Amino acid sequence: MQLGIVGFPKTGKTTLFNLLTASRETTDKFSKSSEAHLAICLVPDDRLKSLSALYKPKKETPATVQFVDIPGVTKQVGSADLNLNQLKDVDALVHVVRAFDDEEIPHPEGSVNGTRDLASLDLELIFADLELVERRIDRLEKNQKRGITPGEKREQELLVETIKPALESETPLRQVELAEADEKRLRGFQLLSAKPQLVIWNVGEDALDTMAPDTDTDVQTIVMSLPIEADIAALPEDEQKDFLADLSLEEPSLERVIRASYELLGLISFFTVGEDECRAWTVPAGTVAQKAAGTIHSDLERGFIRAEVVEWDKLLELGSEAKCREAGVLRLEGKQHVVQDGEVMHVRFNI
Ligand SMILES: Nc1nc2c(ncn2[C@@H]2O[C@H](COP(=O)(O)OP(=O)(O)O)[C@@H](O)[C@H]2O)c(=O)[nH]1
Ligand SMILES: [Mg+2]
Repeated sequence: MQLGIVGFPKTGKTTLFNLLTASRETTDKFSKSSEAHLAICLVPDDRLKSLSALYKPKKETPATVQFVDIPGVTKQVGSADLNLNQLKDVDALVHVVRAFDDEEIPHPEGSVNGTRDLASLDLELIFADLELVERRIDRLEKNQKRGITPGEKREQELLVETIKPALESETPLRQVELAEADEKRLRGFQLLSAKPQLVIWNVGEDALDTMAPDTDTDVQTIVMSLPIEADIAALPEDEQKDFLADLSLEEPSLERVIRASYELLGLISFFTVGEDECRAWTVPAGTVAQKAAGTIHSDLERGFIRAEVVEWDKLLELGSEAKCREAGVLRLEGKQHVVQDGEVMHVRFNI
């Protein structure tokens, strides 16, 4: 699963990407890069750290998510298409909005106005979707003469009666509630305004206490200063706390961004523990135990008998799986158990 970092040029996208993924792509005041970059981000997780402190494993393996840094969306015809096309394959969008002043970094619109830019990028997404939807409607109309399937008929209704009017009234599709079957019907189109979105409000270093703008309630917004985050990341861990306290921050905003991104993708973590390795595994929320076991190894899915499950904090409190068993908090769960975020699983299998 991938998140695409989007926004207009010079908003701080590559800076954010580098911070998230410990990459060193060039961020430049003047030139602009046109390549997309892809990298993996480790998901910080205090629960995993605590479990590792208990088991002292040889290896601690956190969950990961992938970020793609997409070149800035420009409003010139043609290039906008090019960049927006790169967005199709991502599962969710992290939209970086410039809210910092810096005379050295010219803004394409001549002034810094995050609220305007936020709406303006959303419109670009909506227009791109509208174009695609109109093409599809035309195609279905043409095909109608030689007969279309009931599925195509329903698709046509959906596009003409619901999707196109929403887009025409400039409503992003993520705000349009659809039945599951209809959502599935649309999935193949990879419509941009339907993708879940997180907004990063990149404020100046002296404006950290700025309120998040009043945007659509469906979009979570995180206010942060990327240069400050870079400073925090460069500090040794023991100095970070004081620095954060000075800024009245409870944790690096970057960590909030990663967690929010993970949630945006609908992902949860379960853990496996032991002296060799403590590890966080990633599954979509709603995944059942047998399927989840398959992310560890296909044998575990195939030969799944049952899972021994305990919440991470219960395990930490009691100190070992044996103690959890004695206390009756280690549960035996079958194939259909819906795995919950933060569960520690031990899969019993036989092949
Ligand atoms: N003053 C200031 N400069 C920033 C901030 N965030 C990014 N920049 C600078 O803006 C320029 C463009 O940043 P970059 O991450 O390459 O933007 P992108 O074009 O969106 O990828 C770089 O020189 C960054 O150092 C910020 O919060 N404040
Ligand atoms: Mg960039």
